[in-house]
Amino acid sequence: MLIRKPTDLTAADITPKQVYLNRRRFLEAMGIVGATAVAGSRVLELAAPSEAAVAATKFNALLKSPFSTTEKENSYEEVTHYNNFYEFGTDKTDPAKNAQKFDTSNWMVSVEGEVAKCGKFSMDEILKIAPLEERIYRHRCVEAWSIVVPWIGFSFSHLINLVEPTPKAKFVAFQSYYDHRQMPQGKWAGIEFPYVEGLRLDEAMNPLTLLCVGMYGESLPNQDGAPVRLVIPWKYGFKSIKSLVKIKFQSKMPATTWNLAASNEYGFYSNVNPNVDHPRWRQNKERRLGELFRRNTLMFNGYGDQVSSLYSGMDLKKYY
Ligand SMILES: Nc1nc2c(c(=O)[nH]1)N[C@H]1C(S)=C(S)[C@@H](COP(=O)(O)O)O[C@H]1N2
Ligand SMILES: [Mo]
Repeated sequence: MLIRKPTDLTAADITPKQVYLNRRRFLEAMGIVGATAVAGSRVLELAAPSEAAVAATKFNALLKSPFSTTEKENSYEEVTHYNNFYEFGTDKTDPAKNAQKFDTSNWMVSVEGEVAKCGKFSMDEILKIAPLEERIYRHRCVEAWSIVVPWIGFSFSHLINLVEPTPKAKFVAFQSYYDHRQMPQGKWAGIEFPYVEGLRLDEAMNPLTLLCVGMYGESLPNQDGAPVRLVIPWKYGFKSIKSLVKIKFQSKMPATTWNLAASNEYGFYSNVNPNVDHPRWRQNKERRLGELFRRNTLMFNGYGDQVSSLYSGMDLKKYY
């Protein structure tokens, strides 16, 4: 266990009870009195540790989200066999093949930097931060394909509120797991690992930003970013960082993997924007996996009502 400063909160301090009380305080603050009962009734059928690599955890009693689209979901087969996860290879079919033995047991996520309570969270502790919801999101990749996925998770803002950012925290930096022994294909990917991403604190606080632990009623398959990832539906897919191990609150804008790889092609914000083409291809159309004809790409991937105010006054051609 990493103990950074004597005042830091460690995993041992974040007992289930404390997390529960924190959540309860949060819900009470929001005036959701009955919601604690709903949260408490959530039943997890945890796989035995020895089976964890193969058996998915089923999540029951998921809350429905007002942020879900009513568009037709892609199939589980489509969403788990057409992936970007360069640590496991650059071909869209590589992650499904190469990530099967990825060991995500004993996972820890470190929360660091400008927060009152830094520390390490186990997956059990993460699952207790807030009630789990099903969120059906459109997900739009910069390579002009899109999918509709019933993700499972909760707004990342719940974690932010729990760890209490200091006034110096203006951005959140994210880092993926990387181990070249488990991810030998990463050597040929042409990008630097560990994969890193970032959000402005207000983007991270937006309720659409999902800390995602599952999809289709179950824990995340390895190729989709097990055991915990982000899903940020108004941004290009590469912002939705997989297999998270580190979350750091900081005053400086964080480096991001695709900006480091090609700064002329990828900016920090990377909001879905049909009016700003990628230097090498257009962004005004997309192909939904499983469909023949392309559809028009929407500003902010159709989530403008919830997020456009984050960027008021900003030139989105300059800050792409
Ligand atoms: N660690 C890590 N996270 C990642 C990537 C990656 O290569 N490594 N690829 C990104 C890209 S480009 C996309 S489009 C989405 C794809 O998510 P999906 O495979 O679940 O659809 O994951 C993003 N997160
Ligand atoms: Mo992507």
